[in-house]
Formats: sequence, structure tokens, C-alpha cells
Amino acid sequence: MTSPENHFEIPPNIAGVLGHFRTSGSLTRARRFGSGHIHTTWLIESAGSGKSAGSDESDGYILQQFNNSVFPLTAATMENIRLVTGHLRLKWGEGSGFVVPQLIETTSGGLFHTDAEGNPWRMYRRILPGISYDVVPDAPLAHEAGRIFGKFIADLSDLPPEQLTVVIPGFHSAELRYRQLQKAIRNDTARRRSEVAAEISFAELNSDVMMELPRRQASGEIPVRVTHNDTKLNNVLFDEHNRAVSVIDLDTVMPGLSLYDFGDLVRTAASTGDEDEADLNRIGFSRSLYDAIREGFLDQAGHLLTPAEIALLPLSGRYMTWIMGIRFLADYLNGDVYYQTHYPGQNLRRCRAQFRLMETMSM
Ligand code: ADP
Ligand code: GN1
Ligand code: MG
Repeated sequence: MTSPENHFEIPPNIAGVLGHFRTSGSLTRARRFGSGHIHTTWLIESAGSGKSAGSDESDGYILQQFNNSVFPLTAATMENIRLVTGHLRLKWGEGSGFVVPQLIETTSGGLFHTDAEGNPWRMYRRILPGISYDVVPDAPLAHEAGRIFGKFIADLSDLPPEQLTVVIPGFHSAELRYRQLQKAIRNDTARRRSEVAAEISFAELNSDVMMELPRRQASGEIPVRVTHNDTKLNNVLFDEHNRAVSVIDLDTVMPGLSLYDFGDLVRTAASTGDEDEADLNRIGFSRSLYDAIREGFLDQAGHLLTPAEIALLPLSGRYMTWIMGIRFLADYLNGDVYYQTHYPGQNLRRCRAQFRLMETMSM
């Protein structure tokens, strides 16, 4: 289970930022939260921010310093989220058992606040209990995760993809990611190339097979849909009975392929190890977890998917695992400039774990 309470600290600028949002109740505490690799996330605890007026329930908020190096189209990214959450809210209402992340407006009615240094901030209502997992504990939980991401695609299938801005072009393009890796190898900015000869070979060896998916997309066999595009397991929130109740981290929701969503969930929820597991013997693909994810996903989205999409589900797990492996490798070569890292060599460990997982995959 993800331990959200990383460490306690209140930077001086947080209080100032909070004043720009329409919060209720008194805000009592701020602490770093979650295990995302992109934004800097704070849990803001409050007394009396419960939904009913006068309630002294303490449910709090999630405040994020938004990473606008990764998402330079900040306003368009937030607008995509507004559109998607508005659409989902029509279907995931009270009593549905599902919770749509709710943005908190700024005092001027905007979706984000820009501080004096030019950093964007945004805020959500905290979803409780909001349990997330980095590694899947059992098959029923993998099934739940498959179901909610299948439901996500199905419930957004009547939102035309062209209404969303492509906020990161080529986000899951094998061609683009491979070119970026080759550039990182050529530049060797951090002078680490000689350390990673084996990983570079592995990436190259698998590149041809991976181009199958873009080829099939280019031939028009796979439809473009509104997809989440960052469906790792810890972007699902569970309740205390391990029911999947919400999908978070909506920044990358844009036109994409169902196979990206299925594949990234397979990468993170059919693996027996952590994304950065150092002991490669602890990493393995679990066929029973894969089957559970597939069953849950198809239970909700099966009626939508074309025969080509269904036939490519097994490849999608390898595809997304390869994509993430080469992205971690490129970031390692570039000197760890994209993903947040918590110790030296973490990106290399992440890359090795992805490649090990690929070697153990049999679907
Ligand atoms: P990143 O893009 O950095 O991964 P996320 O949006 O996924 O950022 O948020 C990081 C973590 O914060 C999540 O993994 C989750 O634990 C927590 N979190 C985010 N939004 C909420 C929310 N609305 N309610 C409860 N927890 C949340
Ligand atoms: C990032 O935001 P987070 O930590 O959920 C990344 C994903 C990767 C993931 C790997 C915008 O996701 O694409 O799959 O790390 N998000 C972005 O753990 O690059
Ligand atoms: Mg996340």
C-alpha cells in the first residue's frame, strides 16, 4: 500500500497559495503526500470542510504544484480535466459507488492559481479514504482496477475525442519515444552511456516488435478514443473494502488508444514487484493477475472494443512496459530531469525492472 505520509513540513509559500482557493473550514495542516512522479502533492487537512454546511468532518484537500515543464499547456490541461470530470459526473452520481475528482476553483473562478514565481497550483477535494497501491495485493483488486479503467473508457465513449486538447503530443508513440532514447544515447549528457550498454541493446532488440501497434493504428484498424493514458495502479483510489471508487491523475486524458490504458495497467498490476524493484528475481509477470485485469476491463469496455483491439490486448502490456522502460532509460541518460527521483540510480532501476518484467511476460 502506498504510504501517503512521506514527511511533515509546511513551506512558507503554502499558506499564501491556499488563500487563492475557495476552500471551506479552517485549514489546519499541510504535508507532502502520495508517490506520483510528476507533480508536488500536498495533503491539506481541515476542520469543517465536509460537504454538509456546518459539518465538522475533516476531509481536506489535495493541493498540487503543477509541473508545467511536463505539461506546458497548463490552461488546456485543466480545461480537459474540467470537461472530462463534468462528463463523468453525469454518470457517476450519488449512489453510483464511484467518485469523480472534484476541482476546487480559485477565488477568481479559475481552475488554477499562478504564484509570483510563475508556478501553477491546483486543488482537488480529497477523496476518502483514498487508498492507493503501488503493488497489487491480490487478483480481486487487479480485477477492480481493470473494471474501473474499462468503465472510464466506456463512460467517456460519448465524448468526442476532438473536444480534448492533445496536451503532450506523441505521449505513447513508440517512434517518438525511441527517437528520444536515441537522442539521449547520442548526447550522453550525464555521461552514463557506458553503464547501460545492456539496457540499450534490450531496447533496440525489441523495437521492431513494438512498431506493430503504431502500424496497426496508422492503417486505421484501431480507433482513437478518449483515454486516460496514465493508468498505473496507484492512479486508482480504493475504499476500505478494496472496491475501486475513483480514477485520479487526469492530466493526460486525451485522444488515445484503449490499448495504452489496458497495457499500462498490465505493466503495473500484473507485476509482482515494485516499479523500481532492485532485486530482479522479485519481479515477475503474473498470469492470474493479468487474467483478472482483462476480465474486469472487458466486463466494462468489452462491448465497445473492436476485434483488432481485443486481439492486441496481450501486445499492449509489452508495448507499454517497453515504452516506460525506454523513457526511464532516456531520463537516466539525460541526468534525471523528467521524473522525480528519490535516490541516485532510481531511473535505471525503474528501467531494469520494466525490462525484466517484459522478459517474464507470457500472454
Ligand atoms: P502525479 O501526477 O504526480 O502522480 P497525482 O495526481 O497522481 O500526481 O497525485 C499524487 C497522489 O496524491 C496520488 O497517487 C494519490 O495518492 C493522491 N491524490 C491525488 N488526488 C487525490 C484526491 N482527490 N483524493 C485523495 N488522494 C489524492
Ligand atoms: C508518470 O504522474 P504519474 O507518476 O502517475 C508519467 C507516466 C508514467 C509513470 C511511470 C505525465 O505518471 O507516463 O507511466 O510516471 N506521467 C507523465 O510511473 O509523464
Ligand atoms: Mg499519479
